[in-house]
Amino acid sequence: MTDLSARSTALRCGRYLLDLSRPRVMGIVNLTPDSFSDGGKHHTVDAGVAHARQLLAEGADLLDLGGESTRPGAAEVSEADELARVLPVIHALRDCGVPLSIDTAKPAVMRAALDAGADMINDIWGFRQPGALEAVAGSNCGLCAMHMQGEPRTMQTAPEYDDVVEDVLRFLQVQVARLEAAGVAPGRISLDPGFGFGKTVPQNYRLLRELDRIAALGYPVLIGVSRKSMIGAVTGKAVGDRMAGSVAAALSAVQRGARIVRVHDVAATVDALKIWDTVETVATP
Ligand code: 9MG
Repeated sequence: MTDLSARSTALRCGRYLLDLSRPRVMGIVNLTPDSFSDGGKHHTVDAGVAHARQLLAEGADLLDLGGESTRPGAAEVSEADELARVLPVIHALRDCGVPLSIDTAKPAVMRAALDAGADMINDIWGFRQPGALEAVAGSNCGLCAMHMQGEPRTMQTAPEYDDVVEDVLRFLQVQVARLEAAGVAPGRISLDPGFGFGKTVPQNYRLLRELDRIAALGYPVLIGVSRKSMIGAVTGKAVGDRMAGSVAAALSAVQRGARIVRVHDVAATVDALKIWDTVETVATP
């Protein structure tokens, strides 16, 4: 019988085997001029690299570089523009000592990013775009397959599910089957329920409450709740004031089995996880 718990204690990410015996922090590096939470100030290459280095200094275990905004209603970006934003940053950070993940759904960007030295592909479309599976199957990169209902432009219009947890579970199982049938080793796959991607606030919180059911699939669970509207809906805070709410939601996710948390506020999340880890695992007399 397959030992499911063993499968989620590490993730093969290209050059790295990411140890997941403790939860890890993925720092978000937005390389888009219209980034929803930083007003676009990190969109130039130099600013993006400087921001990435700051997140590394704060303790990020891996970085997620994105050249196309995925916020609801965001405009699409051409392949050429996305490559122009992402490739120079991969080149500058290639030897930074942690895995570099690229947030993209475009097969050509996936291939170019992997050729340039990226270690992981984070695809909000779950590798469903034509050519995406083929772009990653033959490499050794880590993968994050995320659930999204609809597409970023319209996904928040009227999300509908029979049962949000069952539907997301079924979707993720189908993506795992597709990836493995294409030759992707199970140890390269992480799964993400896609908070905020075609989900109402109550649907997001039900998914968070029952995240252990997704973790029970046996693959590392990666989550992103940082500064999202589900945090603002409960705290009443504007995007720039959602750090405490985001950290609390990340801890709730980790408590329910998440192993990688994708965040803007790396330093605060690292501290919170140190405390969580000490409470949970460090033996005291
Ligand atoms: C790119 N991106 C924005 N939000 C995200 C989330 O929740 N998960 C993943 N994997 N990627 C995200």
